[in-house]
Amino acid sequence: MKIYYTDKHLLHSPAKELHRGEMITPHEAPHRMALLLDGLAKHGFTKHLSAPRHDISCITAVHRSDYVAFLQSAWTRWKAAGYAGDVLPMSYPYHARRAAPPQDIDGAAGYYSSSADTVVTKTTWDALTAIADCALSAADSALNGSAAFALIRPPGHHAGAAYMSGYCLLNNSAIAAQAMRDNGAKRVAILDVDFHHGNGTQDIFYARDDVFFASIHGHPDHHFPYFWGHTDETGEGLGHGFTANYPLPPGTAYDKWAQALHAALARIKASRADALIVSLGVDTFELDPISAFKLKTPDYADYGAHIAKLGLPTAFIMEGGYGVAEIGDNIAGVLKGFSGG
Ligand code: Q9C
Ligand code: ZN
Repeated sequence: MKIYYTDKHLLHSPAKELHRGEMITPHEAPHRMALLLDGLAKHGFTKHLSAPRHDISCITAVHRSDYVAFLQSAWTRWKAAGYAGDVLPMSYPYHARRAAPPQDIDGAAGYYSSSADTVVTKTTWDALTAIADCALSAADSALNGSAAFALIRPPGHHAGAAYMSGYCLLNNSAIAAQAMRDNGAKRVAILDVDFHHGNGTQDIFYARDDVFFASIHGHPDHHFPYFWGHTDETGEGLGHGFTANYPLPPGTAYDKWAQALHAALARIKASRADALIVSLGVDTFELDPISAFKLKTPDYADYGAHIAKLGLPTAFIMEGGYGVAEIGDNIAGVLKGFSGG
């Protein structure tokens, strides 16, 4: 298992998170990576590869160029407007009320967002390109015959073509999946095992038949992103039948979760994908502070082994998993289980 890492994730360090009516210390912040690095080291995962710079076209292949321009300029524009803190949107368009963003950066930030938990800091863009390179190198490695893990933060699966959301700004898994397509995979499958529904990834590929998307997650009646992830969301147009959602109730433990996994893996097999992206969030863990499933540490190795049975070139892309001492044990479990112990 090759592991791609960069310490440039430190360049995205939100000052605060707006959470349930309070400004709190962010759940998604550099301390997550510190915990994860420590935990992985205990399991012998100490070797990290650095990723070469990939072309910006790998990013604009799934993200709208006006959104990329927004991410690059948002902090400077926010400061030029005299606003304090990080770029934290709070005014949202009522669905697609206008085709273009307003001139004011506060309004523009809302236009390019779908939840007030995600900010742009002065150096966020530099973090995002460096971690996207890790995801892209993991995809390259998988296609070249070596399974790989992108050990990155911030996560990506809530980011759509033109919006940030749920701590995510660029959709690393979508960028990696698209790169696999562009580098010879005819069909790619994305398996999203993060506790939260991967709405951004679903959205990006919703009308396509070359990227199959399956997500197992907390039911949107109870959990973020609230408006996506129902079973009746199955794709549209050409993409009809290429999205599969497995929403599960709060309190779900591994037996029921694994049933959903087996159903998702059967669908992936049937999709005849020739490469796989795993959106690997471990916020399914029983002690995760913002989630509600009951997976235990040994379950991660078990499901890693099941994923391996697909026999596909595979890139794991880090998504969520928050503030628990076991985050490294759980990621190590998936990687070891996948690699055969
Ligand atoms: N009251 C990932 O795990 N929380 N993102 C919003 C609204 C957002 C989690 C709560 C949680 C996003 C990648
Ligand atoms: Zn999550």
